Amino acid sequence: FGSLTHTDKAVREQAIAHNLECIEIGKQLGSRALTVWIGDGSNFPGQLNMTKALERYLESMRVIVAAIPDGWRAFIEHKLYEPALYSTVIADWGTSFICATQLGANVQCLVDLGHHAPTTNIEQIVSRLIQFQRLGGFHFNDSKYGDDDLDTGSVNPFQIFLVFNELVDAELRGAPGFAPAYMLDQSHNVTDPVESLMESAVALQRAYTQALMVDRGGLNSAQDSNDALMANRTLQNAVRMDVEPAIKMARKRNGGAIDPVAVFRESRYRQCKASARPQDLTGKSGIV
Ligand SMILES: [Mn+2]
Repeated sequence: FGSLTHTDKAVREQAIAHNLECIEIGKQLGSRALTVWIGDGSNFPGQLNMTKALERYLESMRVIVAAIPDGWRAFIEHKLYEPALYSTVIADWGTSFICATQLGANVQCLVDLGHHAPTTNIEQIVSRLIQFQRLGGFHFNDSKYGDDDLDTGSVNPFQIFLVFNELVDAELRGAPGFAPAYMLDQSHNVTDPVESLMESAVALQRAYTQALMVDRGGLNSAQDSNDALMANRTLQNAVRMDVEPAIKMARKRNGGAIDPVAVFRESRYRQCKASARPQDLTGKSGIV
């Protein structure tokens, strides 16, 4: 029945203590941010007083934010549903944005690509958050239906490009306070997680490079003259460009692999580690 918003103060205090412990671990690891996602909410209409639940959230978060070290940021991660199936306390970017503004200048919104309703215009949310200096960062992944946590760019690479198109636009215009944190939040159960992470990192490099290829001047004049076709064609031209050779050469120049997965497989890293680290049969999986 919840964590930071639980009706029982003792449970809320336990959840707060957990976050404070995370901050202490983060200090030892050299972290610069704390991301807070809660699954709190309700499964049935009437189960939860939605106003009181958000009041309890803000009360709990004030304690956590007060413990955030100087130079750190706190990220609020919203999610539409699951595990709560009727209402989630921090369900959308609106609630996340409101809470961030209530909690302080060092509190920002985190965008997980799988946490929105289908058909939501995620790149527009990114644009809004940048404009009002509340974009904390991303949990990149991909999805077909919901919070599927599939590899970044595996289902809808154009979505990733459109997000990076906003990021490059913000960078080039020198948007104030623009410093997003980039993270991958994926769940791999039919692939080698290390290989999936490599493919996802490459997908992000590709989307970023394609966004850099956008003819910004041409896009601006097409937008200003309401030439919808030419504006869209400017973006389409960028995604149709073959940026693979440039990305591969850039990786090679920086001492990386042209084909990371091929090199990883060739190295037999997984087989070596599997023998050095035997399977833990007591391991459990939960919500990831
Ligand atoms: Mn996430």
